[in-house]
Amino acid sequence: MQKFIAAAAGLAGLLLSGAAMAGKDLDAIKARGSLNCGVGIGTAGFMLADSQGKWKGLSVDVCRAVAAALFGDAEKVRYVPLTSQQRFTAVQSGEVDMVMGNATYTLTRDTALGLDFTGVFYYDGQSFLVPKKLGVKSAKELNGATVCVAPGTTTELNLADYFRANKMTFKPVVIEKVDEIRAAFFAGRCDVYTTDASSLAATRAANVPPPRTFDDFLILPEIISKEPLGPVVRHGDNQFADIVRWALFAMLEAEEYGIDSKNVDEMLKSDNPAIKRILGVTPGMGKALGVDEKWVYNIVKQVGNYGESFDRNIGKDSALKIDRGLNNLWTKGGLQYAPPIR
Ligand SMILES: N[C@@H](CCC(=O)N[C@@H](CS)C(=O)NCC(=O)O)C(=O)O
Repeated sequence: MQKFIAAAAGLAGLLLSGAAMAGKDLDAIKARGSLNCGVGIGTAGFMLADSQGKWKGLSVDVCRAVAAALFGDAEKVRYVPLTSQQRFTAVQSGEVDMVMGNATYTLTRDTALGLDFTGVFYYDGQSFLVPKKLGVKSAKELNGATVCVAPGTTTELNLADYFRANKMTFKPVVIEKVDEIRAAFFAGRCDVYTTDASSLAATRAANVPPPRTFDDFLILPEIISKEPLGPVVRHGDNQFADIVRWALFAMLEAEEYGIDSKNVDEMLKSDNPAIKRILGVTPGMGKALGVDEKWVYNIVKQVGNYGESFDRNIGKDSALKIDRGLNNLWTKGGLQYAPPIR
């Protein structure tokens, strides 16, 4: 009997500490009053600090959306630049609360690394950037090439698989910091730079050292992998993970319902029941998520919907001019599909 009581008390203790653990990260973030968001070193359109040190980009906007949901203020974020090699350790150790650093959602990262991916903010794929004067039109012509690549990435593994599958060899030039990879590539230390196509588009649009220009370089047509890029949190605090997950969904749901940063105040008067729920005019969603009922209003007002962020940072209104493609809403032939806010 005594044994049984002790076991039951032990179990209750475990359950209790489990419950307390579940909110540990969120409690710490709330107590701190700001979100520590890991980003890359600097990639135009996705995550780049301007001359005033203000971080901007599509990835940055997801950090801002989470802060808007948590604090009603998209500015309450401290950005921590991390290399591909550092980013997962930084989230594991608690140095950052989440990572928005072009991290591909894979099984091993989602499980063995003790992390959780909360969605896909950008459907990407790996490609190759070459100088036009290399005279290569297809990745199949890269046999024997020297290839610049970052360590600790899916890129490294895909590269080896692709060359092996096509019976080609390559010489890797492995460099950790993205600005140093770009410098090495532009200095001719490698023939090819391989990473996610989005990052190559950013490099080509923003980093070519003069006198050479955008037109002196080419992104080869082959996309050799799936790179679904997602927000990353530590495994173990489900409520914080939910907030990160739904902050991105809210940006997508707002776009789907035509709610944007310019019309969101008008939309508060809408009698569409879905819009009323999304914007918290009909309360309940905020309470369920553990945030203010105006969480989506704050995201859309301060950050914009997904399409606005895409167009402004990497799409038609940016230097990158990336096509919506797979990142269009499902209603427009793309893959971006948010579960309903209800
Ligand atoms: N999506 C790939 C590659 C991601 C990656 O972080 N690549 C680096 C090196 S090319 C990068 O783009 N960094 C951008 C930055 O630091 O601004 C992965 O998750 O492994």
